Amino acid sequence: MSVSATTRLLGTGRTRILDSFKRISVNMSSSSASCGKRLRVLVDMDGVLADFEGGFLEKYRTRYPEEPYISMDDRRGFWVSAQYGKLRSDLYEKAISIWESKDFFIELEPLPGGVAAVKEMAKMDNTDVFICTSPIKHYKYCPYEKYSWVEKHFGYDFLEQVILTRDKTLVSGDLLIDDKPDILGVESKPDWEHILFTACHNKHLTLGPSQRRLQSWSDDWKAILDSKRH
Ligand code: DGP
Ligand code: MG
Repeated sequence: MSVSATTRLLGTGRTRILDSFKRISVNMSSSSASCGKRLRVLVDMDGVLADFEGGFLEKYRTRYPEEPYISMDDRRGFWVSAQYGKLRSDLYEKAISIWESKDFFIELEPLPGGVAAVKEMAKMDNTDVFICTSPIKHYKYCPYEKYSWVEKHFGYDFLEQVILTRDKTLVSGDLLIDDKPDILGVESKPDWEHILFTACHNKHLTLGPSQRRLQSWSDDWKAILDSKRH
């Protein structure tokens, strides 16, 4: 066999060995996840890490000082615009105009203890943490500013942990900590257990017997994680 033919053959072999190695690595990582050793926690952003409701109210009152508003105490229901629309129909659009504006998402204040808790969680043994957040459909600023917010509060490397999706039922995990009471999507039986993070709009809701809440980041989030470890 000629030298060049041997080199070609070795080249092909090398590629095959590398491919097999990659396949083995992928299989190893997926099998270690499926045998339940690592805990995967999905943490929502708006209303859990970032103060969407506080940021909204402040900017709404600044932009529309003459208009009626809904205090945090009186907030009911997840959709802010729906409640404003019930107050007066034209307030529906005015509410939406606030979070569709430039700098709305990047300027949201962190909710107390959230950033520190997620950083601590991310350092725990056998624990993977992802920020799982639904961008609004008016995409001009929101997705960019969500990434920017994570970089600002968690650092550049944490961008690796960001999942932007309009359908959280498609994402697999053990836990989803989220302030939205009903998290629906194409998957009728998501993998995760939904832990309802208490927010002004959901604090009056009575949960079913199997549902759990996290009242705030001062609440015992470590116990909730431990309850899911095998
Ligand atoms: P998440 O926290 O990932 O469930 O994201 C929900 C997003 O929806 C968040 O950016 C807040 C936003 N939101 C709250 N109220 C309304 C509303 O009435 N209309 C729309 N379009 N978005 C809203
Ligand atoms: Mg939320």
